Amino acid sequence: MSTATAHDTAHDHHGPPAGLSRWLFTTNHKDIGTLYLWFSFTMLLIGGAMAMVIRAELFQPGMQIVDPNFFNQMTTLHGLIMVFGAIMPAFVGLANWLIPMMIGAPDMALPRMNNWSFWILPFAGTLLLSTLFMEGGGPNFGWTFYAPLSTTYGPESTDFFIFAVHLLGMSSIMGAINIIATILNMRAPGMTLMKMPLFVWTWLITAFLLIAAMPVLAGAVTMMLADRHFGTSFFNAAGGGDPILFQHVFWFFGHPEVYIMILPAFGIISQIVPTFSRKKLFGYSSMVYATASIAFLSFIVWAHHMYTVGMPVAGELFFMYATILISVPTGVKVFNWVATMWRGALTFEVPMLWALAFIFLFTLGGFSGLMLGVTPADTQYHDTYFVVAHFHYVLVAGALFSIIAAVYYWLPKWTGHMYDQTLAKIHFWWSVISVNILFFPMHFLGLAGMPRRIPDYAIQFAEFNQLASIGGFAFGLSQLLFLYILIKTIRGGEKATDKVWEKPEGLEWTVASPAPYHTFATPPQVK
Ligand code: CU1
Repeated sequence: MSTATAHDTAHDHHGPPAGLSRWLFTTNHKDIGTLYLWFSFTMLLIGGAMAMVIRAELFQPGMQIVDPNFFNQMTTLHGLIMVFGAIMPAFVGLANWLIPMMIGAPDMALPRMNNWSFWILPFAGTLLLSTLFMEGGGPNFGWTFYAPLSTTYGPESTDFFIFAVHLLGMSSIMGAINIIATILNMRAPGMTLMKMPLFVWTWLITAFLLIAAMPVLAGAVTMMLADRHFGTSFFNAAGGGDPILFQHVFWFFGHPEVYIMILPAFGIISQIVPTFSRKKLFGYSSMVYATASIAFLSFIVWAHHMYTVGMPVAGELFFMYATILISVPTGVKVFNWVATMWRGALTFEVPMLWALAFIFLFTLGGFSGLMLGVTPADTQYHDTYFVVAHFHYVLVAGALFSIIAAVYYWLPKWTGHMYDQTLAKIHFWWSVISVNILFFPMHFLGLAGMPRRIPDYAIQFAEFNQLASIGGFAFGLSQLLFLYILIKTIRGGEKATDKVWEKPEGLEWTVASPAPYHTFATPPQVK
């Protein structure tokens, strides 16, 4: 795939560096976007392999494949790798590819820092994974690394985990600064804020969330490091500290983090749905305000992860009401997507299929989130598989599906080739069926009382666990098909024309351009 253009090299007499140095020294936003996306896909496969170990062990009650400590390392690293290695870098990769083109900028505002923020990632990721091979094993305290499990009782490799989290945070903050600087300073004349494509808006708001949330995470791991080695007792009750403080600090980062992983997804869906509905996005400005409202609210709901620690009732009520309030702007978004499709000239090509699955399944995850937000109900299923079901619906059928939708949507533009649509449809149906076989039974397991992060379980949970494991293996396998489709598209195949998407039966375009492929412009309108 060649992404260097004549424009990029106009003032370079020697031509652009080739081979490895092209990728190591690149300051080109498209190259960096490609690097981010491949890094993310690699991490998806590694984190996915860990999920396969987890599902293999849980296929039957009793211990068959791994010992409990290794099982805990798998759940911990699966979560960390998917959050910091797969989902977040994929969105930054899409931001790199799309934001400059969407706002008419020649590149990102800070191209050298852009290179640096990417190249930190492979080192941080390798460092994190290398903890598995250290004496005493890797981190085994869950992706939320609660004290005192991670401080007093953490394995020696915890210090390398802390360093890896610091590095990942640096990368994210630099990426966010770059995105804000680009959007605020480099828009083409006439590209006012309220004309920006929704993907740009959602990323602008996400970047502010990153800048506010990541330093809090850095603070949490720094306090951990001090507790472990420098004689402090931030989280140690014996020294006058409080382990509950850790949960407050962690979730003050952690809740905005979940919106960091979903707001760019909202942006992607808001780009794709209008194109395949042949209508303008319904309620553009309400989408912008809803995104900003969600971002604001995301900072005042963190203790809904801690209803069982024994907060004052007034505190529990505050966090319950604030949490449930988020469903209002989120409902605005879902309403607007449906209203965009209403009486549109719909076609169901691959990116639209993923976007529709997103709307259905993310909303389902939103409803179970609403259930979890209700304090007295949450105490019933806190730390059960119901929680696992909930956040996998929003992060896999939500965030990951939006990323896959985006890749299918823009792949012809990136590579110049059309992907194999038959295989892509098989990939979609295979994934959407298996993801529900994988995660839907977990609701029942949780409501029946199966705790999360446990390698063994009581016999009555066996059937639903087997079902989930079968769904899990199928879902994992279908992402290998995705890899095959991607490689096939990059290496060749049908040339992408300017009419990538079908013209619906009997529909006359009412704009001059016959090409709904112009995905950065307003899509053709229905009469
Ligand atoms: Cu939360």
